[in-house]
Amino acid sequence: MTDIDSLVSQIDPILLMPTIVRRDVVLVAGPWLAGTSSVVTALRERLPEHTVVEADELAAGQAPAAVVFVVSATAPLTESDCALLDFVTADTDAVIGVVAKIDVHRTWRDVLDADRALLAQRAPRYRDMPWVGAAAAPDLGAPVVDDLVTALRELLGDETRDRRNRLRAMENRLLTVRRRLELDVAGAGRETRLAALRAERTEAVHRYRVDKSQRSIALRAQIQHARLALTYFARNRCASVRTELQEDVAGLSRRGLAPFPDEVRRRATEVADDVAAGVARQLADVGQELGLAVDPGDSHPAVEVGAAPSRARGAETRLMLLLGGGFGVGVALTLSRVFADLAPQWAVGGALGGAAIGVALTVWVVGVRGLLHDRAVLDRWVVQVIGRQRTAMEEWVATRVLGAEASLGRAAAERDAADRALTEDTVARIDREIREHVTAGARAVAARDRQVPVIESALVVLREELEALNTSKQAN
Ligand SMILES: Nc1nc2c(ncn2[C@@H]2O[C@H](COP(=O)(O)OP(=O)(O)OP(=O)(O)O)[C@@H](O)[C@H]2O)c(=O)[nH]1
Ligand SMILES: [Mg+2]
Repeated sequence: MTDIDSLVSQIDPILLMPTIVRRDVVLVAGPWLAGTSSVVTALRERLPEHTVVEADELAAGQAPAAVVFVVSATAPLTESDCALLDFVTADTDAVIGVVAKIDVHRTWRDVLDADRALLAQRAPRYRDMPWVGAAAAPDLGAPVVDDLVTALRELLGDETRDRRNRLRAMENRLLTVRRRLELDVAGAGRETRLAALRAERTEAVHRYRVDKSQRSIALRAQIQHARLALTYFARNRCASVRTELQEDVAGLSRRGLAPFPDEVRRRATEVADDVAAGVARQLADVGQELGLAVDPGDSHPAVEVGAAPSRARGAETRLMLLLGGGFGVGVALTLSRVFADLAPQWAVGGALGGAAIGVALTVWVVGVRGLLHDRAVLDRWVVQVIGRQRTAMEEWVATRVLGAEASLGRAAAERDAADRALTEDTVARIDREIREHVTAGARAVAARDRQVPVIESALVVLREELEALNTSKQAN
């Protein structure tokens, strides 16, 4: 086992996969329109004992025994030409440079020198690369490929070629492995991904906190607003119905007195229903706004409208009768006196008429006074009833809003818990991924630190041997 083999055997075999397959062919390659196909044709003719192929005839993973790199004599190599040369000779040390179409380009030697100098600068391995001029398909005359054929024969006959090719292929594998190890350490955007993950983690935690406090502020504000609005609504509704009822009382006829309490009861129930509906609507809106379910609640504001005060009014009636009677007697006397003075012949009739009018007036005055009194009593009663109703409504609204606040608070707490669980899941996933990246990074660093020194030593030994082989070939 040589030094190189023993060094290479220390490298993880997985890393060295895949290996190339060496084919006993000559690969002719070159940039676009350099004259490659013409060189292939000429070589096939001149070297029938060898297989000459173009790049597309070699499968991936196959390497030729020798490479003929054809470039045009028009101008020196460009960067992309050099990259192509690096690529086709990656696993093959035996390479010949050909400046083609020398029949039409008089300055081909300058171009050849320029190409040689350029490549010697690019990599030490190209320093000793043989260069020839050729005209494989000249405009006039026979192909000029003798130098190329000689150089190629010599290259193919060189007994160090196999070993050099193998060493070159090995060098390429080692360089590829080293590049891959370095890339693994850099981790194809690992740092960017880690930064993104850390930002995502911060954002998830921050969003959860902000969302939670915003929701709790929104809940408090909405409930506060609902409490105020509904209290005002109940209060205003009671005030307006009281005013309406008072207006109704003011216009009540005697016949309307009896059914009036029922009307009050009906209106009070109506107000209670309105307030209940308003509360349900407003709380449902709050729930919708907050995205939470509100307990609909099955209570209904109580309506307590007692019996109207009785119309018994003993002392007052007696007083009214007295006053009304006095007024009637006064009118009767006045009238009878007027008749007695102005028309004594009608004095008796006048007195009787006056008495009748007096009685009628008495009845009317007493009646009207009674009605006014009843209205006043009802008016006071309405004020009391609606006042009680208002207090009851306000209490009911307060209780209802309090209940809703509690149920919304519970729903919000449940949602917060669900959100927290989600956030924790997200954070745990992010943490897991961060850990995986960090571990992968550490593993990659460890692998590089373990393998790269071995690779470096193998490369040094390998290059020394290649150098020695090339020197001995030159010497021959
Ligand atoms: N004067 C002259 N013309 C040449 C010579 N070799 C090739 N040509 C011409 O150069 C052109 C390209 O030649 P090819 O051999 O097809 O070159 P290629 O590199 O295979 O071209 P692509 O496969 O198309 O990239 C053709 O028109 C050839 O006639 C040469 O030695 N002398
Ligand atoms: Mg071609």
